[in-house]
Amino acid sequence: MDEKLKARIANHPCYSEEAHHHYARMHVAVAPACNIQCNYCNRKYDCANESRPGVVSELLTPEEAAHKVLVVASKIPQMTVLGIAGPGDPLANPEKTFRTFELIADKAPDIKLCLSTNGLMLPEYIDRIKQLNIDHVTITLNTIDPEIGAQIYSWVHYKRKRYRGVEGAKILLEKQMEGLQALKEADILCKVNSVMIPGINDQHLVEVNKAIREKGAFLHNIMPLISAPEHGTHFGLTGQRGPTNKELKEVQDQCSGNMKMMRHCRQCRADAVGLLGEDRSQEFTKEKFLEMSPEYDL
Ligand code: CLF
Ligand code: SF4
Repeated sequence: MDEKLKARIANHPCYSEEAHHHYARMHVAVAPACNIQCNYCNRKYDCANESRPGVVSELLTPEEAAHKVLVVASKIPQMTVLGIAGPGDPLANPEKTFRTFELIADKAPDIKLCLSTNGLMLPEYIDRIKQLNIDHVTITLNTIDPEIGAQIYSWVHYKRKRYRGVEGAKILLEKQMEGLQALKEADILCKVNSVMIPGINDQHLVEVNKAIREKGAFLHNIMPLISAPEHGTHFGLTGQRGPTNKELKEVQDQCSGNMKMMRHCRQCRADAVGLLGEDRSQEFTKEKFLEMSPEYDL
């Protein structure tokens, strides 16, 4: 890896395994809506793309979110990255998401901005992402085959129309690939998350890995499906199981010769605060952070 690239990931706890021992990230939950329906999602809870499914995050306005970031930055100096990852899809809530990033770029310019999305609207907003210097973008991309996609996504809402089955999956997959290409052209570091769903995409993830590598993704994070029935997701209710640790590791190993694999993901909440694996979100609930430093009120 060249020195410039090393410097770009040096204090990002997700992009660098080494950094996650020393640097913290926080998420702000400003994005409630979503434009697709994944069969592993229950809308009442966080987006399972990149925030722990089955927990409810406290929604904030962009101004409240910026206030929270300033408070946390003053209390946790190792906090280097601000991510927006839900609880729905950040790019299905573009005004809220970009307003939040703008406020933070203005008030705390040293904090790196990070975005996680299902990718459907990525080509549409790539210019805005560039303008805001968002240097790290994650796409959750579970398949490159629309037939498999139809088993993972029940519908896709694109340009005021709802598409189901293979037709919907085709649109999503196309936009994800276009988005990957656009990120590469803009020299923005891209991580791909894939949710491993046994019997549906587990055998196919090596192919996904190959395709994203060719498109220039920097890092691949294969995450296990979490499908506890009490979360009320389609997969949970139909008895779809998640992979065992051994199955997950086997697929990660099969891909690892080809590109960098992320193996330290903790499937964070959409309002996570702290080092990966350390959950300090309850120290900074809305009730608490609004009280803490009223001078940050925007
Ligand atoms: Fe957050 Fe995601 Fe940015 Fe990291 S999390 S938006 S890239 S700052 Fe990290 Fe958490 Fe895993 Fe995500 S451990 S769920 S990979
Ligand atoms: Fe749920 Fe996220 Fe999928 Fe939207 S993208 S349906 S919020 S898991």
